[in-house]
Amino acid sequence: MTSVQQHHPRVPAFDAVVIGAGFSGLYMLHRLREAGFSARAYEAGDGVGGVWYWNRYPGARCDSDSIYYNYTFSDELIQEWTWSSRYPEQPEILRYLNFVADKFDLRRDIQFETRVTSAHYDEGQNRWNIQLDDGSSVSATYFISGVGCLSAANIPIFKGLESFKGDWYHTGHWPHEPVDFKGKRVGVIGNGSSGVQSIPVIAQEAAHLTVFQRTPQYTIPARNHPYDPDFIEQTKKNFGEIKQKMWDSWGGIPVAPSMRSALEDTPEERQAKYDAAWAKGGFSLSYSYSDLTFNEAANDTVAEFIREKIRETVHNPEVAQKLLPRYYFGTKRPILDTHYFETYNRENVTLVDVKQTPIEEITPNGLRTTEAEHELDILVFATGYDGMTGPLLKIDIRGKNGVTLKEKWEDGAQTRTYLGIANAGFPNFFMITGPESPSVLTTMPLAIEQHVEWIADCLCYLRDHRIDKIEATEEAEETWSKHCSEIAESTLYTKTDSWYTGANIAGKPRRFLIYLGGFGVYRKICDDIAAKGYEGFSLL
Ligand code: N01
Repeated sequence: MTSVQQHHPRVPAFDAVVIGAGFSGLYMLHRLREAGFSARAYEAGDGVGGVWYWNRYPGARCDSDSIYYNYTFSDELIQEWTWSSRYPEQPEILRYLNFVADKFDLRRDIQFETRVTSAHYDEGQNRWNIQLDDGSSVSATYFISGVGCLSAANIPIFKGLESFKGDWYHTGHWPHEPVDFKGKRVGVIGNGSSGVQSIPVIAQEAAHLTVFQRTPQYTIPARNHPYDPDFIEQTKKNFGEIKQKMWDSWGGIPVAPSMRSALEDTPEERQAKYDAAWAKGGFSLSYSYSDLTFNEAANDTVAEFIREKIRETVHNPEVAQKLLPRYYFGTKRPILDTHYFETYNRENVTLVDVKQTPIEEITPNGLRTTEAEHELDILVFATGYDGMTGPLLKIDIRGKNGVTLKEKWEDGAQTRTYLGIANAGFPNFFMITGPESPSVLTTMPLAIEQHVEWIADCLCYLRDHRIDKIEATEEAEETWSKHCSEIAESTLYTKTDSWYTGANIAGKPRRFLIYLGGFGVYRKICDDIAAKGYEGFSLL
């Protein structure tokens, strides 16, 4: 029995408590158990899957090649699971995560339909006291967040939403039963990845679809296709080699980055390269040259290439004009689509530019802009997320001296972490893919695996060396944060309003919270820090 159980006999005590049962929580739980720690994961949904549990909107699918969008830690798992296509739909990804949960018998240590509402560090006991929304509490030596980067939905405050007589949904909280759009007048607000994936599918079913667009986006054809069985066989056979390339890569995909500037090629050479990438689909266009996210002139070559594709695809020149993006390509998350721009050639689709004619209010019968009232039966919010910090700040997390994470990160302060894993002032608290790690700019499952393995190894080290407490130092945190900002400021990423910079959330401090030095480099930094006895942490 632990000291906590002696003091509070009815409070269950674990070595580690994990929030979430998505890609992060599932693997964390597995590693903790393998290493002999007692662990419990808490999950708000009634099943595993995380974002893939919640994002059931029409057209939801993966935008990384699925052969790389899975766990790599178990060769047995690689051999046993076969993806149907390059970019499978949400139900298949959810099936995969259920398969993993079954294979490793994870469910017995997950409490579903339970939200962690607060986690307070008790300095005297050196334990985390964790409150759950069913009124109960638990305690743990280690508190580990697997809440993900994009799980706090952003539903902008529009006057009159409560008066709307139709049904409305956010893409990230889609019902389990399919929504019937047949014969309905549907409005979609937002055209990021979620909007771009759902708009073509909804348009096929709805009587009429009105898209309310604030910022036109670059999107690239996904060119999804079923996988050739020979390709799958070769991939499985050579996965060890592929995995090594993924681990050494910039973003988790085993492709060698281009070393050539877009400005070194002639316009004809560039056109040929961009055409080939466009035909191939996926993110190959982003990898065409080395300087697309650094150099404005280089960026403009690819931006103009996509604008031309939009002009060619969309028949009505006025509509095409409204769809032309003007920000630096790649500085918002690039989007992959299936017939997105073609959808605007449909008779039942209208595009409304809400920058020109802003939304004034939602009315009982629809939505009114400064120009017109649009009658709607269903309204879809594809309005995104309070990214990176949002999911963590929804929980009342308090470290030493009762300081909240919100106070540390947002209230007059600056978001700072050490490696995106730890925080000064919050001992024994770990974040999987936290702010200032490569996270969302890496294939997520790979970024997650690297963090989970680093954290699990760290906990074993603490146990082996009889260390009770690990905490990032202020100096290490400051150096890391400065390093992250310096890299970001040398790119074009920080010049665009996006969820990357927090600019999509009113009042959120603007910071670019993703490490841009590349996954391979980051992994070596983390390994090096561990090899030096957890340099930058105080161990007590
Ligand atoms: O959200 P977004 P998302 N009035 O923030 C608009 C991942 N993901 O859910 O650009 C009017 O990108 C907003 O307009 P603007 C992926 O990493 C992956 O689509 O801010 N419009 C924008 O158009 C992705 O990047 C997949 O001017 C408003 C849209 O809503 C991330 O999740 C699938 C508004 C929000 O776009 C987020 O994508 C889905 C307002 N008040 C998501 N507020 C995969 O394929 C916001 N908007 C794996």
